[in-house]
Amino acid sequence: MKTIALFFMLYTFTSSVFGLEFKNFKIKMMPPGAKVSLIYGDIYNQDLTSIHLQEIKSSIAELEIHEMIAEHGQMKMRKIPSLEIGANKTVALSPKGLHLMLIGLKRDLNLNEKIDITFKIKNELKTISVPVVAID
Ligand SMILES: [Cu+2]
Repeated sequence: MKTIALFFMLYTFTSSVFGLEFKNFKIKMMPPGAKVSLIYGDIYNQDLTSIHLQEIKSSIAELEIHEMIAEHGQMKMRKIPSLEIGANKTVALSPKGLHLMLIGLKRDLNLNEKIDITFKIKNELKTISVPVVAID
């Protein structure tokens, strides 16, 4: 009986909403009139398989996944179609590397307000509330 209970417990855990953990997420505060901003944070995949993030949405702007690449000695950012997070791996979104980009802001951001960001993974939706903070 104990074995069966344990089995169902494990099953429930592994089928929980994609097994992704979103940590330290923040949106960069921008001056009035800015049309873009950046989102940083860590995504931990506690699943046994890798996960591809593709569709990410917010009501305030379009969202793109960007990477930084060196081109003619200069760092440039480039849109990528999806973000792979390997099994039991953390992907860091940071100013020097991968990040999410808010494109075409519909209004000015307010310091400390929280904005919902929704990730669609494997046909399930996960929404996190991300604060707007001052970042150099
Ligand atoms: Cu970018």
